Amino acid sequence: MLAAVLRAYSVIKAKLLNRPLALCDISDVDGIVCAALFRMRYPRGEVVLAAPSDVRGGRLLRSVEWTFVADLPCPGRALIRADHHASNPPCASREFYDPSAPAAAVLALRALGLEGVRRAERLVALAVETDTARIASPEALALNDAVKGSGYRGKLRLVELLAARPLEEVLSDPKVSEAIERFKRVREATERLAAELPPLELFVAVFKEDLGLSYRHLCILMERRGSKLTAVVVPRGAFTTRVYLGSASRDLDVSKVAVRLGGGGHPYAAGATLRSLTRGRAVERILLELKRFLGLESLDVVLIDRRGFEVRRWPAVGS
Ligand SMILES: [Mn+2]
Repeated sequence: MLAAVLRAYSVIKAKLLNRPLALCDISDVDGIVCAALFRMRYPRGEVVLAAPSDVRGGRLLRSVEWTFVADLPCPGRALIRADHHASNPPCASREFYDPSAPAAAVLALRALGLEGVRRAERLVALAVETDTARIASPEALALNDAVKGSGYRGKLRLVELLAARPLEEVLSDPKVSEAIERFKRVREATERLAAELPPLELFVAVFKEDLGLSYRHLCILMERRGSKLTAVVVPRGAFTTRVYLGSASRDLDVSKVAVRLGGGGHPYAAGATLRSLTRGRAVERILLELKRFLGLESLDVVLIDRRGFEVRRWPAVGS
């Protein structure tokens, strides 16, 4: 709710003051780096951060003209767009669109004419590390944790800092360090749970309640433990259900499942947000699409709540 107000404020401010306006993905380092590159190029520019589902459903976001859109589906009118999601069709006057690019930031660097700018290129390298789930450097891990541990305002502040200051200074900023610590605790709790769960070849998990974990990280961890496909279903608010999809196999393009559920993403990492009157209906739809995609009669589903987990066959035998 607060984020929606802050978004509207930024849009109105940019329009009144006639400033360049950018819309970038809120959910990860790639989107935040794209936003920071925009601010390097346009120091007076306004940044709006949003998730793909906000763009698909947001009337405000669809009603304005954007100078720059990054790592997101088309909101309607855009001058420049940098994106690498095969599930997002091109739309802007100037598209920097390449589904084979490892991160949208690689394309944003070109789109904004920042090639050769050292500080910009360094941020892009971190976006590539995080977006391909191959985090190797401590800086990439710290920036990832800083993004995931920050709320809307914290993320805007991070964009600001990344655009203006050297990375070392940004990562040692007291508020940024706090965000890093906050997400580190979430990441560690997720790692403890992942170590207990059965590494099924097709890992399908349904959370009965949101345990405040990093569900994308859970997908990655289960894939590291041997799962070929991961699907993690989590309740979000009263009528909303989120599914995170991951694939460790070239033959399983999970973005196909995500698109059928009204979402999108990459062949190896995708997701969708479903709205429905009852939670059961959303979960059923997700499991049905997965079953169809895999060509199976039934699925083994790991049901998880704060007390523990159990594995159940779906649909239940005999039903
Ligand atoms: Mn990306």
